[in-house]
Amino acid sequence: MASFTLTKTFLSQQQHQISRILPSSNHEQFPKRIISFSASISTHYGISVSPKHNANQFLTFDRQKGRSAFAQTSVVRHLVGSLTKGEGLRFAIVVARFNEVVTKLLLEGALETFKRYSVREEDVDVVWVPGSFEIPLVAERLGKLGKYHSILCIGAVIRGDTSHYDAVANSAASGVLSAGLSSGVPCVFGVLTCEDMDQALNRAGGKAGNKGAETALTAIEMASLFEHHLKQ
Ligand code: INI
Repeated sequence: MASFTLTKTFLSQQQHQISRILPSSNHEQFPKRIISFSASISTHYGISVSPKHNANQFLTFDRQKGRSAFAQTSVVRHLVGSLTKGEGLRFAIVVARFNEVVTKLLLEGALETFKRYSVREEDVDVVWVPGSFEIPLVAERLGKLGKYHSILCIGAVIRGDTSHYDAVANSAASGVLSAGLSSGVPCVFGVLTCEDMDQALNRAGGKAGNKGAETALTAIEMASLFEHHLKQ
């Protein structure tokens, strides 16, 4: 870590960042309340903020990206879903039969991931629907049953196949979002939207990994977050 001279401009930039996060702080006193300061290269800075706030907050300010984030704290709680608490969580997977050659592979990826993360087979139900357009309605119904911690939605919309690609792809995306919002159960979007079959197969266990497996992880994390931290 290189040392750095605190300039007025720099301080006012940091003061602005801090004031967005700690609105009650007395900004006039800000420079006096810096306890330690270090800089690595010229783009990343770390500042410890006064203990008056009763939390040893560490603010990082990334000048290049223009964003700031709390990296570590002893008091503020960070609520994050766990991937190691899959046992006991129940999932439904809604799968579209359209482009089944792809969706079957996505489903396999999802089921393997559930198994690997200790989700019991008897805690997973698979529901088949004709196409991706039908997914949201079924996802919403499943969510409202109150039986599942998360609903994973799997489909493959391929542009080459039809002129109504955009309609199906957009309806599936916004519909899955609505299903989650209206049911209160996390509905995870595992619908591929691809230019052609090659691209779809690449994302269904080919060169680009398996999107079904990836979205199963998202479903576990969201289910765990809701079950362990956001239960009403
Ligand atoms: N459904 C898909 O899941 N993927 C597609 O690529 C697709 N295309 O291209 O048409 C598709 N269409 C069917 C649609 O989802 C409905 O099942 C149908 O419109 C009846 O509502």
